[in-house]
Amino acid sequence: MALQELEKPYSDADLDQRAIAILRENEWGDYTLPTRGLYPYQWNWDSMFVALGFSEFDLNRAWTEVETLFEGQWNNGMAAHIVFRKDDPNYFPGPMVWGSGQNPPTSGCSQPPVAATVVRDLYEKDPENGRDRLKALFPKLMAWHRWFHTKRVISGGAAIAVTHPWESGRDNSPDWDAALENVDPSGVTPYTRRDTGHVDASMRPTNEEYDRYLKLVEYGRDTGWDHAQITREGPFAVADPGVTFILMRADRDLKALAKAIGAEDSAHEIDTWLYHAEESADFLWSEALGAYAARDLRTGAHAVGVSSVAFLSYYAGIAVPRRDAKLQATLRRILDSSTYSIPSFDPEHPRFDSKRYWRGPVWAIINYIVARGLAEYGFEREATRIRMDTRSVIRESGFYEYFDPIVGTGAGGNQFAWTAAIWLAWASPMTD
Ligand code: 9WN
Repeated sequence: MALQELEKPYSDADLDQRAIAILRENEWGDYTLPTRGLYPYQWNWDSMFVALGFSEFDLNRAWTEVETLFEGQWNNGMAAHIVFRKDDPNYFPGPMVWGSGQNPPTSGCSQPPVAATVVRDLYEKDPENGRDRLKALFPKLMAWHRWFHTKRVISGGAAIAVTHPWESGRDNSPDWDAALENVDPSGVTPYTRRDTGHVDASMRPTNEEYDRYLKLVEYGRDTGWDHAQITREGPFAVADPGVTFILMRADRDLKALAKAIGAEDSAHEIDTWLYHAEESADFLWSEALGAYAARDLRTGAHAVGVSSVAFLSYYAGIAVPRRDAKLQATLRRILDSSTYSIPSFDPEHPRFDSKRYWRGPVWAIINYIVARGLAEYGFEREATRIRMDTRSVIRESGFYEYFDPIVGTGAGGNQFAWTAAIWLAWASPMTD
């Protein structure tokens, strides 16, 4: 039975059952759609969180989800942010606009690299049966991480750049506002948005933002998707605490996997990446904000406010005693300024918008990774608060793409795969 037909708040048993059904309903053969209609292809980090969800009841299917994502890996190592495989008029921009020249067709940028962390989780659930699959995936994960560490850093820098807001997975975050304003949208090829046909426009990025998103795609395509050039000279390059910290964590997990399969040379190569970890955290730290924050690589300027990914430093394995008290105070202030944590952007900042996508709403996947890091460093109270808030908002509203942090209503797409996955893997009382 659809959740909508049941009385609120939904019961945990109904939610457990519906979450499994949502993953099954969104399956498209060997990969899973984020949700039908709005997102009709395979998305990179969506699939990895979905794999985590599947691993609660079908570990074999979880591995398959990861394997299909890497069918879209480029020869230069990049695992693309979307793998298209077909052309669906419901989504714009599709494979023709990206013009990746890949088979299967993909987009031309990447997305936050949660894969190695998820693969470690899958492997540790059943090392004996996972060993061969890990061995096959391992060189692909290495190649992708190497791509980030070579193609998405500006010489000498250690923080990872995103060259398109879509690469961050946090499309319209205020973190990109200033850098995006410097992208000249004139001459962009006329197009029709499809997203606002599925979801209310007030919950999505604006047309001005979309013009610039498209202009950046056209720029990348015109370079023949030369990723080093795009990072070095392109119209948009911002060091992202989200991707930087997620990659740092994934590097550590990849190193553990290297050791598990006896790949000593790879473990040494990963050490050379991790050697710069604290330096990148230093680069992102803003004393004025009391948090880690995005930094425009063209101007050096920090973002104007605090995003939820600021608190991923613990997940990344970074704790700097001289900053901790300040970062914790910022976290507590932000947790106290909303009913449901964690708002994707500071509710006390003028750019906060409780309904508009990455400018305020709560995202279950971010809650999960932030809380995981906090718990690992002993910040149990904060980690539990975030987990219980995730549980409550799903009980109140179901499996939406994201949620209003003040009133808890669901927004964006519904029957959303990664929200169902996070429920199964972490938020449901079944996981207590
Ligand atoms: C562009 C699929 C994706 C997520 C992103 C989220 C949104 C796409 C869009 O949906 O982005 O990649 O068209 O809005 O921002 O994090 O992976 O769920």
